[in-house]
Amino acid sequence: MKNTKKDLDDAENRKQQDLNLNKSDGTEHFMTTDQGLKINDDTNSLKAGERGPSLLEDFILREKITHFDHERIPERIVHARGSAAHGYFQVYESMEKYTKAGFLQDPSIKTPVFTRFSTVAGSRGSTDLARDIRGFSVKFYTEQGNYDLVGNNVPVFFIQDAIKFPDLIHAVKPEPNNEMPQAASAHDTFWDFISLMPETMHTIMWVMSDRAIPRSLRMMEGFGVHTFRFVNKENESHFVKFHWKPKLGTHAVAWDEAQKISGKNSDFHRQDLWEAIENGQFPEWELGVQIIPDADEHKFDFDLLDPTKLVPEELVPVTIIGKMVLNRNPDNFFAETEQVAFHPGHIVPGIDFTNDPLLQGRLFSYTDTQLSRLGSPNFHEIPINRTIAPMHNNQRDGHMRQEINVGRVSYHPNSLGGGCPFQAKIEEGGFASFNERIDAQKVRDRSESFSDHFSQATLFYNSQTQIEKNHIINALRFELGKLETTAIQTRMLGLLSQIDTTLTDKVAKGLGLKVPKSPEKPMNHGVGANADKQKYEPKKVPQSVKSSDALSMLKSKTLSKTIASRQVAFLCSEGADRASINAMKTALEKEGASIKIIAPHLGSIKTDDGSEVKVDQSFLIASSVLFDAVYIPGGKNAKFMNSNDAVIEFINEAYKHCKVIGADESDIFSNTKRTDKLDSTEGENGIIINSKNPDKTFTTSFIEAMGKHRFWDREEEL
Ligand code: HDE
Repeated sequence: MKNTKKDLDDAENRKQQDLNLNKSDGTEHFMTTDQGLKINDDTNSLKAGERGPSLLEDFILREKITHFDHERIPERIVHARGSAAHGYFQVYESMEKYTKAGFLQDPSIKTPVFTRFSTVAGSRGSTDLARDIRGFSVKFYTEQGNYDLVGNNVPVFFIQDAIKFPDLIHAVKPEPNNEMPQAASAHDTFWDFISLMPETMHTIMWVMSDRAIPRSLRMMEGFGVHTFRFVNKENESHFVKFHWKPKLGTHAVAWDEAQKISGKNSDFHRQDLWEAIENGQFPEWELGVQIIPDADEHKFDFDLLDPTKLVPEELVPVTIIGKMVLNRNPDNFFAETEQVAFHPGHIVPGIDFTNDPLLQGRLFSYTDTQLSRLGSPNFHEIPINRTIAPMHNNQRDGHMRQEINVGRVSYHPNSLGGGCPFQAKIEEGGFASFNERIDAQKVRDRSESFSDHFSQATLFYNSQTQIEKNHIINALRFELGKLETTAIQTRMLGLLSQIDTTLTDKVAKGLGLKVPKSPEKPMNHGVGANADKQKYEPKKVPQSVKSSDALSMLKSKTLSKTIASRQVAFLCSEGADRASINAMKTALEKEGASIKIIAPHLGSIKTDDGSEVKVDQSFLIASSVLFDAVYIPGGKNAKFMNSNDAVIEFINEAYKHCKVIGADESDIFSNTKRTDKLDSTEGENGIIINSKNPDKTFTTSFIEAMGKHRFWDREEEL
């Protein structure tokens, strides 16, 4: 039999080979019970007479219904909504100078990975387009065991100590009395908590920015958040921060658009990831590291152990060390995406933790949560979680144990089993924690070096373009505007005034409130009852970096110009210009974009030269918010296009969301709003008219405009 591409992938991917052992395919097989008995009738239960009661004896019915009754498991307590894919990671050059991690040594080796993206607050069936942080978890199936990099698409976190995590999550989840709102932070309990915890302010700035509404899971950065350690063969340690940089650039949608996508297609991100992989447009990220010598630990204006701080790239540049390619969709959502169990404590020799108190708490939580979610300490045996490294120990038994451990010995030391399994020396790959010196008193306390809650929030805000600042202001107006309690809104204005006064004034204006003259001191309410309040008062430390381009999506280098895999709607009706359709289609597909023909009805339409064009979606199904750009070919369809409500709405929305609009003729816009903006012949506002461009450059101008992604200048000044 000829190998398919998937078979070839599997042949070189050890994890795929491993998963193949558990795959089951009913094609050309009889239907059986779980016990292997061939089933003769799967349609009728066993009854006492045709119209009589069902019989308890019907073991086929009982087995089927019982299994169905128990199909559900608890969803993740956070990050319940997720989508995942398989792929591989490859390092560009050996990192042996810094780390002995096996998968970071040899550029010829592809390490299998399984990567899951998620929203945080919503439940499993919630919308992909919630304003939220996105989880970015990568499981590397290395030859030394599984390594999990369980990060987010934002480089900082709300809180500094794991002990506040249950409070944060209780506050953001739907309110407990009425379970509202779903997958949204715009409600009183979230902002009540936030307004009493100044340490959240830096992350709040990120979450109010467009980072929280990505265009695609393939177009977001990822961050390890905590400072970790690299440890080399000589046992030298360097601090390290992890970054994932997407090849397609970091892009967002507009907030109005996000809300509409949630209604039109709440699986928007999931579908986008799935289709890109099915179409062979494999998403790719580069792994970057910021490496800091141990000796420099105290050289910064913040504490490296504080997860509410990032290391500006101006102080420590990001070195790109490898790439991750996702090239295979899961076969089964439940078996893989749902059952995968990530844990920041799954590490390999060469990588180690720091004393970041948030990370330390996570090291406990992730195994603990799997015990209730997956139901047994044997969750490591589930195929997607199983390591490809040899695995032997004296752990035994428990619910659903798969492994059949042979022999009488399940303890160490032993003589009856020849001392096996052996402990490994460090030279043999045995893991030893980095021997950091700790000399301290036991305290329930926090370091004063964690007290600057505002400087990096200001750094983030100051690093944004005016457009991005406007989006943050509007996001705050939206979120705080939904609150029922004015005192919380006012308290938030007090905290925002510590970040930037113009920001605060504009948010206050939107809320119809006055900025408090002498705001309540930004006291950290989340401190112990006996705490020295003075010590916990937020402090501002002068910062050496005042603005950082890497923090802005529009300024940073990650704003890629490629249009590969972008979606373009061709609005057509009977009589559309066939030659134009073909020219634009060919040009866009050459750049890797996808096009969809949208018309009044499904089937096909007749174009101006009498030929038929297949319709992909009707106006009933399609919507501007599901596309990146829109093109309206000329021909004999102008009358319909000018007067059809669906077309007018499509163009108006594309305009509102700052997308590229291209048309052969400008009279197509005679009934759309804002026609005044259509004067441009150069396309500088993203509206490109063929008849006003020399023919040759029309498709080029359209593609170049799409490469700019959005024309935010169209938005109104705040
Ligand atoms: Fe998590 N987090 N987390 N988290 N987290 C979970 O583990 C937790 C934190 C992150 O795709 C849970 O298996 C605590 C930071 C991701 O399956 C749970 C604290 C970061 C995912 C848990 C944090 C993350 C989780 C829920 C504060 C970014 C999804 C289900 C100390 C660096 C993983 C599960 C996936 C999931 C606990 C904070 C990222 C309950 C206690 C900071 C991407 O164990």
